[in-house]
Amino acid sequence: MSHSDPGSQWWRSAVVYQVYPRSFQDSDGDGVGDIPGIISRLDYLHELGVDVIWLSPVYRSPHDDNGYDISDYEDIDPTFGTLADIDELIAQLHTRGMKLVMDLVVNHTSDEHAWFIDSRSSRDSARADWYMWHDPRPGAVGGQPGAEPNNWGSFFSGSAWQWEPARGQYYLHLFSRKQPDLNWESPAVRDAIHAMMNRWLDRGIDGFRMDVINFISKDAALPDGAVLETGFGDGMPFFANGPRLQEYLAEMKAAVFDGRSADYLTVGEMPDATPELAASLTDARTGQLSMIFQFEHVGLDHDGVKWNAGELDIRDLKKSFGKWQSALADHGWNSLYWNNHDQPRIVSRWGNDREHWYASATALATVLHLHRGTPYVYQGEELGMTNVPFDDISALRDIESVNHYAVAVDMLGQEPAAVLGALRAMSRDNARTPMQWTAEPGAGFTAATPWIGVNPNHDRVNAAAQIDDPNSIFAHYRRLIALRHSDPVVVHGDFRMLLPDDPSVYAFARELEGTTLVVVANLSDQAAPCDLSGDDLVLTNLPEDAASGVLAPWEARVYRSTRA
Ligand code: ISL
Repeated sequence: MSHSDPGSQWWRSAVVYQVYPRSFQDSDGDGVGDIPGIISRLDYLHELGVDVIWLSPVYRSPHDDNGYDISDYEDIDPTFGTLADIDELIAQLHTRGMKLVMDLVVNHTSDEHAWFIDSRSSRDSARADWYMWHDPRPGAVGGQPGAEPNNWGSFFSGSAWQWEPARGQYYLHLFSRKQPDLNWESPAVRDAIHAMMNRWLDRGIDGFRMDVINFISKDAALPDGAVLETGFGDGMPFFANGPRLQEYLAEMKAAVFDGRSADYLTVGEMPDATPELAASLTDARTGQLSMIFQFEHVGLDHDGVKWNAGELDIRDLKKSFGKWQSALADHGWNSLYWNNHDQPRIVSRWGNDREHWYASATALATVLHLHRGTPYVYQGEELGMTNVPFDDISALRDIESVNHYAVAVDMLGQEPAAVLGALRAMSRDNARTPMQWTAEPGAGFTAATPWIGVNPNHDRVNAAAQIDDPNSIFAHYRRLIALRHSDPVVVHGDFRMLLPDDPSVYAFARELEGTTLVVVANLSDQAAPCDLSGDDLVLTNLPEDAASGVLAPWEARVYRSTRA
């Protein structure tokens, strides 16, 4: 089947569930989740109705960035299990009619990868040009502050350059010092990556989520960036969406996917991607990927610095999503997400996890899932898992959070309580605490001490309390997923935004061959008037009161009408 045959594009009607393996289910009592643990929970995921698991990295890794620093792409980290466990996971998923998408982290490797160990050893090594090596600034002494090739900062604090005495050069690391960037200009690097991807597809997986894949082509001139409040330069304009990105992705498609008879899900993680780029990359006739993860909506509550997050104006959200829906309407395809392992929990961020926990979690889910695109559910989102009341920096584990705290408090002199407050709102660790299966001390995740503390609210927010309750958040996610599977208008219908200027009601229509779905949701704590309706109320999150013309706080309704 060719990529351009829409009938073969199974991922259009699928719902993807992201598993963060460290925190999903521990089976061997070491306090860290593992692959046999995931296998033991497949019936739960099947019951929820999701079609695909996207598994965050389980490859061999020193875990400087929880597995996003890979030291061997072809083996499983012993913390998580073995290659035999992965084969078993694939088989068990396929038996249930489900699929597996693996994380592909190829903008960088770990500094403990054999490729980098060779590359750093000398300028004459076999892989000398596999990474981004550069001389010090002209006239500067290598290793001295200010001698770095340019002023770019790392996403995880400090300079993006690390001095390597063995070569008398710096290497680029956009993320941690232990995550050196690969040099995609080298054809040998690209060949090695394609070969590795082919081996994983031959093993039976169903696609890849591609980590920061729009960073792989850098501006060779390495210009300094505008200086940020950290004192370092912003390199984003020079490495995001770079000059050879689309060429590299086209080459990858030809080398890995084109010769195969199945269709695969490929989703590129792309901070700062534009709708125009996404439309081109995901064009069903000529594109290189199934879909991308764009970041515009998750940046709407701050000014570019996530630690300064404030309130979201719903009108901005409508404007942003509306723009992406239009830009990809003809031949493109969107991904739809609120959460992943890098984002705070949506019910705490844009819902109300205090007075309207159930209603806001389900209203936000309803809005997201009924846009045109493929929805992603991040583990625990279907239970309304919330942000975590971190009360001390020692409770956090994430390298981004820990480094940010050190820089902000020790170097910039910011108030520790204020820095901790920003971390409570935005730290990636909000998403990374153990999955809340039960009210027991380890939340049913582990019998040991977990690698990161369990959210204390697991006594109330947990799967055991929800799976058999028809009025639970879990049950609502199940209904949304079932609606997508039963009604083609959800998958294929055109999208039209309604009430763009309403400050609290999010409303839109989906239309397909005489069938119209009207979705209305009050994304606020106050009742809101709303006259929109339709013939049949097919889904709602609160007790039915369809006639009133008023939406209760966080009430969501889905109407369906059919024209004869
Ligand atoms: O979460 C972020 C910082 O606020 C983002 O910049 C994030 O680092 C970016 O979206 C890239 O994320 C991906 O690559 C990183 C890894 O740490 C993230 O977990 C991953 O999703 C490096 O591999």
